[in-house]
Amino acid sequence: MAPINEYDYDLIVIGGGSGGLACAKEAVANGAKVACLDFVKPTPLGTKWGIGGTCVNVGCIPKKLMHQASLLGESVHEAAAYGWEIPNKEAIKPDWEKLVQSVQNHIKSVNWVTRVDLRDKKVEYINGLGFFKDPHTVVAKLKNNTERTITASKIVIAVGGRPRYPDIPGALEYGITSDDLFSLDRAPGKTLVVGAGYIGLECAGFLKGLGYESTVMVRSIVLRGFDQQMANIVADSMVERGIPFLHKTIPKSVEKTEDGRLLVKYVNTETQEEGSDVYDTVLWAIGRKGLVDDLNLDAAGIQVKADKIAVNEAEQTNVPHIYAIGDIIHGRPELTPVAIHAGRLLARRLFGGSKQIMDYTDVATTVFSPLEYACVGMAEEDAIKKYGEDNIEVFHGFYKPTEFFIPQKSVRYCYVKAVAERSGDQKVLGLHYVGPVAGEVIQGFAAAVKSGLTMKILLNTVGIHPTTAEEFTRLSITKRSGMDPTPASCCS
Ligand code: FAD
Ligand code: NA7
Repeated sequence: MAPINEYDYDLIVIGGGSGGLACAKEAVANGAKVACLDFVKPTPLGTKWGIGGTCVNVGCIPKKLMHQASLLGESVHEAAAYGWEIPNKEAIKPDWEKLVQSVQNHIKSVNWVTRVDLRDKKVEYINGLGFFKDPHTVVAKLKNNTERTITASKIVIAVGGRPRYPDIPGALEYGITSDDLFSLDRAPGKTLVVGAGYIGLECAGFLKGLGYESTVMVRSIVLRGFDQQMANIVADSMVERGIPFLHKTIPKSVEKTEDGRLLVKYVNTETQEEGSDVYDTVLWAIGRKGLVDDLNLDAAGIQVKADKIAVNEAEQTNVPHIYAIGDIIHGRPELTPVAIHAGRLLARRLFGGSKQIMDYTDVATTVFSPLEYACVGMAEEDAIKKYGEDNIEVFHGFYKPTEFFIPQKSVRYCYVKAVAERSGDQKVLGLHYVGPVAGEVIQGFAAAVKSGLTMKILLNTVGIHPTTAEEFTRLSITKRSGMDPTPASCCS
């Protein structure tokens, strides 16, 4: 298909991450001529990476690999209880440099496959920082300080975000973020993780599992936006594993000590009590900022909302031929599959005649904390707010994973909860699970919830024994009943 009218391309995608790449490839598959720009600015520490965006390079993938490394350390010790003869168990320790090398090798291979895939699929990849010159013209600032100007009929902004730094002395000089952690050239040592969102909890969790002392500093609540009962269970399970939480605390400054470590001064915002401690690494996990600043959005007349881009239900900005997808859009979940799905659907609407819009409801997600948490649908407090306490039934139960018995792992925080309507067949509004392989457990249930799952159907589903996922089919106790939700038996 020839480019529409006088433009160089049918579509320019700014940002070659999860959403941008999916959109670009799908647009080509639907006959469009497409250019995709991607550029990574180095972190204050100088870390940079290749094509593919946050997920592949500094997000989901390295995070999951380090989480796995941490779980394997646990498994080695458990294996001994199962009869594996492990000589000198106490000497088992991680090799950070080797772990980083393995993780980075995998990332490089994904970067390579991504480049080849773009070439095969005939997406023109431009390694340049894009900004608007006018509503149909994008300039790419290339590595060698030259510029390339291109035009398109339609433009998709998929630039994602980057970690924020707090505005305190020493933050930029001495702190790192998730952008640096997965390629850090030295073992992190004793680490302070500032921020109790899911990135903070995940990083603190795998660092501790790898043998590095980690502490979580919490400004207000843990896992804002998630079901708070579940959030507190996750936090408690981390404390049980030896990860302290400094509650209601904010950092004041970071200084370098004479021996090259980091002195962090902080204050409790309730008591005003000041404190300090010395760490080897300070990790800021205080949220992410949308990358709107470099785009020169004014030249295209695009409106910004709290450093994100506001779009309608069709991901269209206030400028009708310009769209935005993924982490850069305001008020949507910041998740890779969300960006990919929205990108593909948008490309099909723009070039394939489709009318299907993205459904952002009931998106399942997992917090890869040491004991994982996954959920789909509503938090209990949100359901109560929307429907009223009298109209909601909450089914819950603690459970004991079979495989935890022999190594005598704590089952204290293994817990499932279903939030449902109270009347009729009791439509399920939210499912919550804390335990092993949480994402694997919830993914299938997410399809069921999207299909209108009711408690009647769930409780009439025969479980797979012995699994932890089957606990959802055994949920007989409601919170309203006041009955004890701890399990009495395993197999009857
Ligand atoms: P990105 O993937 O961020 O891609 C945007 C790209 O555009 C980047 O390469 C950027 O450098 C580039 N760019 C920016 N500005 C310009 C410009 N002006 N010109 C050219 N290029 C530009 N999600 C999950 O679903 N599961 C997880 O387990 C998970 N774990 C995560 C763990 C961490 C530590 C982090 C940080 C994120 C995690 N996420 C996870 C979130 C996930 O990574 C993002 O939701 C996803 O990457 C968003 O995709 P995107 O396409 O919107 O943006
Ligand atoms: P989140 O989920 O936005 O969490 C940020 C956390 O950092 C949260 O606990 C905040 O506390 C805390 N925070 C924010 N600002 C500060 C300052 N200045 N000082 C101390 N603590 C602070 O961000 P994440 O990085 O975990 O994840 C962002 C998204 O990326 C997430 O949705 C993933 O999908 C990928 P608060 O609750 O605001 O008091």
